[in-house]
Amino acid sequence: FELPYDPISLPRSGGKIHFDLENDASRPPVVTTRLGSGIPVETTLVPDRGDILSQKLGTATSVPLGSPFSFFIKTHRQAAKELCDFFMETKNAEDLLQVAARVHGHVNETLFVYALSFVMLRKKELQNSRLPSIIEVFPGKFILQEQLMKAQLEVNRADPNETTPIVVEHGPEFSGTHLKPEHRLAYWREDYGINAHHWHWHLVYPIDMNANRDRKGELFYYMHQQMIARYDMERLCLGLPRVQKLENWRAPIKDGYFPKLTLNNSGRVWGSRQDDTTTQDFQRNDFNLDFTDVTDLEIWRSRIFDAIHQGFMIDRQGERVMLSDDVTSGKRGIDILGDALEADSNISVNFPYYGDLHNMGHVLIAFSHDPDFPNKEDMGREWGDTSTAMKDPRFYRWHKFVDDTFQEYKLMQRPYPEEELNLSGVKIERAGVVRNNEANILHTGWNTRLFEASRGLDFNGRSVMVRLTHLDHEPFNYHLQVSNSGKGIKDVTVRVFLAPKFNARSQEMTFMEQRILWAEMDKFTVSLKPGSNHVVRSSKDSSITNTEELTFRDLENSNIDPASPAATPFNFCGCGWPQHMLLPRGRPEGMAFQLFFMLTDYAQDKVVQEATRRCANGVSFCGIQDAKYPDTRPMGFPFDRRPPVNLLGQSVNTAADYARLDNAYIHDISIKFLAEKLN
Ligand code: CUO
Repeated sequence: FELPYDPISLPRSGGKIHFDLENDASRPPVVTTRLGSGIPVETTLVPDRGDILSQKLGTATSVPLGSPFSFFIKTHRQAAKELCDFFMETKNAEDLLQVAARVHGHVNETLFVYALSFVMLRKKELQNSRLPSIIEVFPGKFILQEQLMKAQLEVNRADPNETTPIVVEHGPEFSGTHLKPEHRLAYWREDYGINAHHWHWHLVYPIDMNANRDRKGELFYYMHQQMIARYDMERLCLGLPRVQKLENWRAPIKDGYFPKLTLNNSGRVWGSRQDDTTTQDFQRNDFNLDFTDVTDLEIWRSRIFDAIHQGFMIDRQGERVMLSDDVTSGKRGIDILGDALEADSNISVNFPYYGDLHNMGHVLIAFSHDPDFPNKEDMGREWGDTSTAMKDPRFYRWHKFVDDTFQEYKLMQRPYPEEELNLSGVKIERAGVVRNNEANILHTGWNTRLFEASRGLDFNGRSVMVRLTHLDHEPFNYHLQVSNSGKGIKDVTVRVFLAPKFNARSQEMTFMEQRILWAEMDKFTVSLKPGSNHVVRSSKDSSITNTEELTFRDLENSNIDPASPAATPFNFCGCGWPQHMLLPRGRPEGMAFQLFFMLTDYAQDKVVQEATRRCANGVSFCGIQDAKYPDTRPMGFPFDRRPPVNLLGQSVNTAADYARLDNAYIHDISIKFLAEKLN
């Protein structure tokens, strides 16, 4: 994973080894590398099995070295599949290391890291290894070219014997200035944790890879819906209107984007996009991809909307596939729709008919600055690559359209009736949050984090660190006072959501206006004893977040031996919302938010399966590796559907009307942005 653009090197010793894959005799006997764990591995390359590369790599070599790799491009997905299949054939970790070392330098660098990460997540014997932070593997995808150049110049000027690391700053202005309103959100869009989560999510839920992930289509909908909800919350904090869906694909789009990022330190840059660029037909021949017109997208959209409104899709045999979230067996409608819209050509009920709408939307926009290649410009960085897509304001406008399509479907579903929302015998008497002995006022502010850029890019062997500024908050606890009037223990699922109380016009929101703003904060199970129960839960245990403390980098610097049992419980796979972005920023004077709590019957929610701990961080957004999604309810319950007309004999106009149920509770809090560095 280190220095992906360079020939395989001997870390720390400085020497370089070049593999000549066509000429076995030139291969050196020993390679020292590290496999995500931070532990140097020594191995002797066994004599070649003749063969491997040219035939076995298949189309994996079709993506040129040093060029962008994009999972949204079908031919790139094919290349990834072939490389992953090839890596998966290896017998064990040692064998994988051997094969990977030979492949390195012969396939596109991002593709290589993608495939190696993919295989490490799937091979049982590698489950205790740790994927390195994507920012340290590819610093060029996160840090402005100018800053990397500055570091390089400093290295060139410095005394060669100097060893103290060079530190470059990134943020808080990021890639633009605050002259444009959209740039005020750059700290959020360009956050390293959010972008790393998105990269890992697509790694865990790949399309066209036959990965066989439970409820993949539904989670594609839910995870992206939640990202849009959180983006909207952040916009409201800054006094910006909610994001508008990108619906008219023939009109110029206001916001341009200038990423200022390089592909590697060779200086090759990513495409940028002027304000008011219009999406155009994709007619490039450099990707071996069928030309796709804006009209194609429009036809696919129209067919998908037909399916939503008719309640069924048509499969390739011309048979109806019903779309409903009320199913007792088989897939929910949202799952079928998600697979067809994203689209996964292996799972879509009818790929030729419903097309490749979401992926090709990414592609058409990524190439809108050079759609037919006369200028030989690379793709727009932000769009092509899942590790950086979320930096571009247009990402949210596209995904708002995608989400709106899913919401169109969700609004066709019957509302949950009272008996599905209710849980008799338990009552939330009180609920709220406490931070530092203070109730119901949460604090956000700035924090910084160091990354070692010189792990991914070579600065003549000198250590270069990047100090990133990011939003953060002071940790807090949820407190719930719950009574159980039953005679025995009652296991319940506690669902916690957060949403702003007022809309952009400072009015209290209706149920429907607030419905898609509710951001999941946590979901956990508790056993309620008969009588009164006091439940305390830390914000650090959130069901959506990843554990950030022990990235491989920190582990190495800490005193924990990476091979010790103390390190293994933190086996995670990179997916999960960053803990530091759990809360929206709020405002300096405090901003009104609402917490919504609901208890549901764990006996009905639970999924019976063998206990598994593989990649079990951020479960609500990421599921569990090799296991079923651990909640039987539709994702987003209870806000994924419109409300019933009446609840407990009264009409439902706001979320507070749900809180009339004993098992639900709504509570006002304030989030205060301190605009300073937190301790
Ligand atoms: Cu994650 Cu479009 O699916 O970026």
